[in-house]
Amino acid sequence: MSLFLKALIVGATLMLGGISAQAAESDKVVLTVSGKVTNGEAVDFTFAELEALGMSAITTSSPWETDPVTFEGVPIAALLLSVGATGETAAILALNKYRTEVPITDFTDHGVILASRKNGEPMPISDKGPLFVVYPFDDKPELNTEIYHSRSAWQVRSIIIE
Ligand SMILES: Nc1nc2c(c(=O)[nH]1)N[C@H]1C(S)=C(S)[C@@H](COP(=O)(O)O)O[C@H]1N2
Ligand SMILES: [Mo]
Repeated sequence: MSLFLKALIVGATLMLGGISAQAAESDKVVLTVSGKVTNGEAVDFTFAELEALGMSAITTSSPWETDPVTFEGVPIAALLLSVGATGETAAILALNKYRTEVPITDFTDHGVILASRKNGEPMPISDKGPLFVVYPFDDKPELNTEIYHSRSAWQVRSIIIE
């Protein structure tokens, strides 16, 4: 085989590897919502599917960001509507096994979002991504308490409606 042909094959292989790595990334399930949802069937979302539900923005400071930043994500109330959630409580589980229970009324009362972007960019796991429960702390200073801080789960992976 000529050196040129070998180089061509190596090049094509690397390119295909790159493409399938990209496909794997976009096919990846980032969120599962289960429990009391339509027909009791768990619903998986890729990053793109989640964002396609429609994004809202919250600009706020927080215990984790001294200067205000803009978070964007799906309002959790809209997310729960899309899966036909009917329960009282959302158990939110994070990649690091953190678990918190949030009354579903919080989502409609306070416009809480499941942030997937910070200042326009997706958030890496090392910066509380890919999904972060964000309350509007600056707009509603009464939320600045330990109870709402504890409901602000980051690295969210799944939500169980109970
Ligand atoms: N994924 C994840 N989210 C989390 C936590 C956690 O350990 N893991 N701790 C929660 C609690 S109990 C509080 S009070 C705040 C604490 O944030 P801090 O540890 O940065 O003070 O984040 C909340 N969100
Ligand atoms: Mo806490």
